Amino acid sequence: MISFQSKIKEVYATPIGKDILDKLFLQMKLPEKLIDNPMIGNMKLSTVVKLSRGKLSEGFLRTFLNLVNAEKDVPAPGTCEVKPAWWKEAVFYQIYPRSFCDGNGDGMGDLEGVLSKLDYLKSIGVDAIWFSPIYDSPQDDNGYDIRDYRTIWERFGTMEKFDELLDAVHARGMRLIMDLVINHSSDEHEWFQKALTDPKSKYHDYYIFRPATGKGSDPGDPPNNWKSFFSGSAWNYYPEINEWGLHLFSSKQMDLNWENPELRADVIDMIRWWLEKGVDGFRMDVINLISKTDGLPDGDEMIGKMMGVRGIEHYFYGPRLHEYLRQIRSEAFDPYNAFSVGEMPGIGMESGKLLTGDDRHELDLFFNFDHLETPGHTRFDDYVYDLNYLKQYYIRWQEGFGNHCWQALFLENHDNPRVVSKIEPNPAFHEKLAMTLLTIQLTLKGTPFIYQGQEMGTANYPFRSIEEMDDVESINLYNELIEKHTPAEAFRIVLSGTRDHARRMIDWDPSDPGDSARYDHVRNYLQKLTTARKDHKTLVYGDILFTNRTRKDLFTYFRSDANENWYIECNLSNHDIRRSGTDLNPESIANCRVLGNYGNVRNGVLRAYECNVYWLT
Ligand code: ISL
Repeated sequence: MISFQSKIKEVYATPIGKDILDKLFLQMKLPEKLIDNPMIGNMKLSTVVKLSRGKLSEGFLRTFLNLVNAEKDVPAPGTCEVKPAWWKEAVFYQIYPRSFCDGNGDGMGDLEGVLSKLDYLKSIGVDAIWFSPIYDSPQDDNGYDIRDYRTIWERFGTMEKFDELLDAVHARGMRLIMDLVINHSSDEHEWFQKALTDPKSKYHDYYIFRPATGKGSDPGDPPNNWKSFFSGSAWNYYPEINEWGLHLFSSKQMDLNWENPELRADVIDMIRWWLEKGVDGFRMDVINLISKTDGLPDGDEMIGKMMGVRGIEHYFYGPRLHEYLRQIRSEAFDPYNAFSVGEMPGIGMESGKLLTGDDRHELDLFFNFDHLETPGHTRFDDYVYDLNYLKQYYIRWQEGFGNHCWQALFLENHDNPRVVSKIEPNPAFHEKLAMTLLTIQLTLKGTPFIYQGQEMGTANYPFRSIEEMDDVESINLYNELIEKHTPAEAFRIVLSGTRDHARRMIDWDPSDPGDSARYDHVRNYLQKLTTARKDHKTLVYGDILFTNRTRKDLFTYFRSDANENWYIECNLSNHDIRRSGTDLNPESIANCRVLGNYGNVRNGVLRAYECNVYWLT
C-alpha cells in the first residue's frame, strides 16, 4: 500500500504511480532519470506536499493514492518472444467515411465511394481498413453519436451495400474493423428515449442519471463538477424527469451505465451481431472511460488543469475497467477471434501493458496520444512540433513496452490536424517529410495505422472563418473562447487544433500540378514501403536497436533477426545534417539501399527530411 509516508521511488515502482509520475515529469520537462537521484527518490510524499507550498492539495494526493492503490496487478516482464499475429503484420488504413470518397455525387463520402477505392487501397499495400462510425446517427459528432447500432446511416448507404462492401474487402484478402462507440450513445437512441419517457423502465438504468436537488423549476447545481471534453458541464438537465444525465462528450452523447449487467449484455449482443456478419474486429472509442468511480465524486482542479478536463481521474482508469474489457473479450471477441484496438486517452505505458498484454485477455492494441503534442503544448496551441520529441518518445516505448505488448503506430487520425502542417510551416518540404514519417511508421516495431490522405502528404486546410468549420468540438470551443477573447483570437486558437483539418473531403484528382505530383510521389513511396514490410518479416518482428540516441535531428536504428539486418536513417530537420563518424558510411552500403526519398544517397550528408532504408544482409 502506498501512503503519505511512502517514498517517491516506492510510488514509481507501482504501474500507475510510474505512469502518473512520468506524465508529470514530461509536462514539467524534467528528465525521468530524476527518480534515480536519492534526494528525490527517497523523498516522502508528505514532504512533497509540504514543499509544494499549497500547490499540491491533500485532495490531489488522496486521489493519486487511490488510483495507485486500486491497481493490484503488475505487468509481466516483457522479455518473452513476440507471438505472431495477422494484426501485427498488417498495415491499417483509417477511413473517415463522410470525407473519403463520394460515390453518389451528393458531395459527401459514402459506402459506394469506398467500394470504388478498394483496389486502390489494395494497391498501396493496405491490409485492413478501420471505418469510423457508419451507423445511423443524428451526426451531432459525425457519427460518434449512435442512434441505432444495427443500421447504416442512410446518407452512407444501406446494410446491403455494407454486406457487399465487406465481401469485396474480404475478396481482396483485406480485413475490415468497425468503430465501436459504447461509452455513450446518442440521446436519440431508443434506450435513451425510453429512459426519458418511462423513467421506471429498465432503460433508465442504461444511462447515468442523478436527481436534481433544486426547488421548483430550478434544478440546482449539477451532481458534480465534471466538465465535458467538448466544453461546459458534463451534465444535462431533463425537466421531464427532474434529473441530470451525464455526458462526457457533446450534450447529445449520453454516457452508458456500464455498472448495469443488462446494458452490458445488450452491448455484447450487438457486438456479436456484427461479428456474426464477418467483420474482423473493432476500434473501440474512448473505451478506457467506461467505468466511473462509485459515487461520481468531484474532480480535482489541479488534475483537471493538467489533463485538460475536470473529473478525468474518476474515469480514465476506472475501478471496473479490466473486468468489463475481459467480459467483452470472452463473451464477444474470443468466440470470433476478433481483433481489438482501444482508443485510450490518458493511459500510459504501464497501465497500457495491463490493458493490452497478450497474457491479460483484454485488448490487443491501444492508441496512446502522448506523442501528438510536445510537452507543455495542447492541440490548440499554435506552435511548431519538434520531431526530436517524437524520436525520444519512440525510443522510450519501443524499448520499454516489452514483447507481451505491441505498439499501435499512428501520427494522424480524424481528431487531429495534419501532421506535416504541425511539423513544417513550409509546404515545399511536405512531400519529403510525409515520406519520412511514413518510413518511421512502417519500420518501427508495431502496427502502422495510416489516416486517409496521409498517403498523399495532405496538409491542413486554410479555413478563413468559423462558419467554414463543422465540428462540434471546434464550435463549442469557439463559443466558449469568445467570452474572453476577440472573435479573431478565438478563431486563431480553434484553427490551430480543429479536427476539421483532417475531415476535409479528399481531393482524388487535384487540378494543381504541384499537388498532383506530391500525391503520386508519396503514394508510390508508400507502396514500396508496404511491399518491403510484407516481403521482409524482419521489419515487423525483428529486434530494434537505436543508434545516435542523443544526436539532434538524426534518427537511426537497425531492425534485425537471425536472417536479416536493416538500417534506417532519417533527417528530422529541414536542413542538411552531417552523418557522424560512427554512422554507417552510405558509400559502402549505397547498393544496399532499398528505399529513400531522394534519388541517390550523398556521402556524409543527409538533406532536408531525407530518409533511407538499407537492407544490409
Ligand atoms: O482526450 C483527448 C486527448 O487526450 C481527446 O482527443 C479524445 O481522445 C477524443 O476526444 C476522443 O475521441 C473519440 O471520441 C469522441 C469523438 O468525438 C472522437 O471523434 C473520437 O475519436 C467521442 O465519441
